[in-house]
Order: sequence, then structure tokens, then C-alpha cells
Amino acid sequence: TTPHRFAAVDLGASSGRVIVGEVAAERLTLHEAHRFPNQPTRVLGTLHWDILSLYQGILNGLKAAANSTPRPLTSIGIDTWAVDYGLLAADGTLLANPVHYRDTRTTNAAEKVAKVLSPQALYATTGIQHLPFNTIYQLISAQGTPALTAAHRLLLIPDLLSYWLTGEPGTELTNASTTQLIDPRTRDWATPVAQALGIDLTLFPPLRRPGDPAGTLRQEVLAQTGLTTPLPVTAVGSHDTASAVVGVPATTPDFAYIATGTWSLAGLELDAPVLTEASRAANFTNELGVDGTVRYLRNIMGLWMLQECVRAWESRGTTATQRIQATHTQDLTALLQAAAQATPLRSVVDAGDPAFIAPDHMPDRIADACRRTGQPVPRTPAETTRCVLDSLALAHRRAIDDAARLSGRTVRTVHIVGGGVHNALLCQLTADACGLPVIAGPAEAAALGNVLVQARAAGVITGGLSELRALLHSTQPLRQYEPTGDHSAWDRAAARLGDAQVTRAAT
Ligand code: ADP
Ligand code: LRH
Repeated sequence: TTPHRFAAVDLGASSGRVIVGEVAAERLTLHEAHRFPNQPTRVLGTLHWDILSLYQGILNGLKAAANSTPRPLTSIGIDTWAVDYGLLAADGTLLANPVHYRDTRTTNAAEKVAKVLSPQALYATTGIQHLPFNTIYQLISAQGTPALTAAHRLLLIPDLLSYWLTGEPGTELTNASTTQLIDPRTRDWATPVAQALGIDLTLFPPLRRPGDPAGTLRQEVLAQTGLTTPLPVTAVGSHDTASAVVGVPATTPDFAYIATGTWSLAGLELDAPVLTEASRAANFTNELGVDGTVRYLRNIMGLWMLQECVRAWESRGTTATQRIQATHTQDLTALLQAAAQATPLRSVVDAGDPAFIAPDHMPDRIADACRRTGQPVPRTPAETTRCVLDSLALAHRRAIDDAARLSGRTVRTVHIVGGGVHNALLCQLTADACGLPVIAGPAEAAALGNVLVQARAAGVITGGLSELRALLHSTQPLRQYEPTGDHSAWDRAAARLGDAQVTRAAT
């Protein structure tokens, strides 16, 4: 049979891409039509996404997809990072440039929320991990601002981009769950939470579920991209992590996953949320997944820490002890090779610490954290990189152990998907820290999960998540890492960080 072609628009915090997936009964291939940078911009003290440049990147990508072969696309799906949004006037005009979740405007928002709703009550209803940038904190911080006061509608980022392509507003459920305004038991709005916080739920258009139709491309977009009418947009797991979890090529139920890119999202796929006080205290989230699943996971700082170190070294805005060494920083591969030779577990930091969320001065902040915990301060980029990767592996292990304990599940395999799949050292260290085999791949799991949900909605493939994953397993290149080394070294490293790690944010 002739394969169908689907365009996956996948925007991560570090880059955006338009990827074409070709799908037939036993076939699944990917072709990257276009990749473009995602560079936030600070204006008048506020960090913004450059949303129009991202939209232009999507249009360019769809044009490239249209030109790559004469065979038409069957549909388009969009996934992006979570929690952020654009505000629209009644005529659909974007009222302000969306603010980046790493902006510090939400610093005091949790205190304001706690005055009307205790952290315990909020978690018991929404099951969402406390992160300072959750949408409720952004909305509380924006209360009284001209844009929110004037807003007729709020669209989460993938819904905003979808609206610009089709003119059809909607709120996709998996991403809506990251607002902290959804009850994971009913998979619908948590109206009492919104009421208590003075958040107007009528700003959100009606919920859509992955697989639902989300409109067809507007004439203007057809003219801009050279695509032919009518081309539908299909709702997918529009939260990139929801699509990435669909893209985990698991063949057995006893797996944990780590979606590693800008963030590491480490946890389990469950049938029902875990809303216990122990789960709240361990700062676990119950985001909603595709096909009625729950993504029970913890946000870990991820390769953001390394990206920010490299950026700092490249701009040479570093202290004397962290000064750029030789040629290593220009080339990630060389830097990782040097890190592989560095002393293992010399110093580790808490990769769940919200102190690492904001941009700038990352090598200094890592050095400070080592100093505070009485560990040697990394002196070179290679040593700092090793510290970051050891710390991420340690945080991966802790998240998987905690998720298994809190949900009463057993984990026998760890899947790593996302850009971190390219980082063999991180994959090996994660296998070593967890004491479990790691299956790494695919790197473009979010785009694949996006394509698979579209292909199923179009009737090109059938089945539940296990059938979709079997197709991934049989078609995508994967690499297995077996645990090596002295496992107790990881216990000793964890002990150096003590009880303060990760759960600090939950108090
Ligand atoms: P996001 O979706 O959040 O933008 P990605 O999943 O694209 O992130 O992952 C980006 C990260 O993947 C980079 O920060 C980098 O650390 C890692 N990465 C990508 N390509 C490579 C590579 N060739 N070698 C090592 N690491 C890589
Ligand atoms: C990863 C991600 C993650 C969210 C964060 C804001 O791209 O969507 O799941 O917590 O961005």
C-alpha cells in the first residue's frame, strides 16, 4: 500500500522542527523537512517567546514538506512545550507576546495562591507538581494587567499556532492538564480551583482530545505554503511530553521513560492518577496522556543545564575558575568525550533544584551548589559537564525509584527518548545509576508520537498505545545500554545531597 504522509510540527524550547512521517501498515519513516532555532527575547525586563518567528518557521517547514514530494500530506499535528499561552482580543488579535515560562514574574505567585488554596488541596484536585511557572501562577501574576483584563480568549501555545493555521480555537486536553486547572480523575476542568483563584475558565475554548479534528488550513496559509486544499489539522498530544511518551517504543508494561531534551521528564505511564500526600511531597505530577493515560513523572532540569553552560562558555562570561578551556566548548561531541574521561561522581548537584530554572550564569550556579554541599568545585568545562551528567543520571534514578514506590509498580526497563538519546554518556550513566537496562531512542519521539496519533485518526493504522509502540519498536533504530560499575557509588553520591533534594519545592 502507498504510505500516507503526515506533518508533525514539534516545537521544543531549544528548536522547532517540521517532520514528515510516512506511515503504512508495517512502515514508519521520518524525514526532517525543516529545523529552526527557538530564541527567546528579553524586552523591558520580561522574557518572551518570539512567537511570530516560530510561526514563520512552521510555515517554512510546511512549504518544505509540500515541496519534498508531489504526494499530498494527509494531515498536520502540532505539539509544543507546556504551560505557556497567548491572550486574544474578541477579534482574534494577539494582545501581547507570550511570556516565557523561565521569566521570573511568577516568583511570589505560590504564596498568593496558598492564601486561598493550600498546596495540599490544590494537589488533591489537580495532581500537578509544583513548578513556579505552572499556568495558574502565571495567570495569578498577570491578574490586573491590561492584556489579561482585555482578553477575550486564552490559547495555549500549540492551540494558538493551530488557531493561526485554521481559524478554529480549541484547548487540547493533554496540554491543558499542565495548567493545573484540570482534575485528572474527571479529565475535565477543575472548576472549584479556578473559582477559588479568580481564574475565568470561559477564556479557554472547549476541550479537544488527541485524535479530534482541529480545523483545516486557511486560504492564506495554503497560499503561503503551496499546500493544496483541503488539509486538516488533527489534535495530537499537543504537550510535547505527551507525544514523546506515545513515542516510547516499549514492548512490555514494566517500563519507565525519560524524555530528555531541554528538560528530563522521568516517570511512568499509569491508568489512574496518584493524588496522595506522599506523592505531593515527592513533587510528582499527574499530567494527562493520550488514550486515557496519566503521565506520572517529575520534571528534572535536563540538558538545559548543559546548554546554558555551553552558552556561558561561548560568550566567555565566566569566572576565573570556570574559564573556557581550549577547544572543547565549541564542539559538544568533544566536550562529551572529555567529560567521559573526567573523574566520575566527583561532585553532584540537585538537578531538581528550581535555582537552575532561570537563564544565565549556569557554570557559576553549579559551582555554588557544589561549594554549598562541601564538594569539589568543577574547574574545567569537562568537569562541569561531567558534574551535570552525573547529576542528571542521579536525578533520573531518584525519579524512577520514587515513581515506582509511590505508584506500587515495578520497573524493569528504562526508555530514554528525545535529544538526550544522542548523548551516549548520559544514557550509560543513567543505566549505571538506575542499575537497569536503558533502551535509547528514538530521538524524535515527540514528532513520532504526533505522527502516530494523526495516522490512527486518519485510519491508516489501528490499535492502542501498545500497537503504536510495536510499530516504533520494529521500525526505529534503538540502542541498549547495560548497567555497569559499582552501584553503591551512586548511593554515596546521593547521600552527599541529603534529604534537601528535589522535594524542597513541594513544601
Ligand atoms: P527540546 O525538544 O527541548 O528543544 P531536544 O529533544 O531537541 O530538546 O534535545 C536537545 C538536546 O539534545 C540538546 O540540548 C543537546 O544536549 C542534545 N543533543 C542533540 N543533539 C546532540 C548530539 N549530536 N550529541 C549530543 N547531544 C545532543
Ligand atoms: C518539555 C516541557 C515539559 C514542561 C516544560 C514547560 O518541553 O513541555 O514537559 O514541564 O516543557
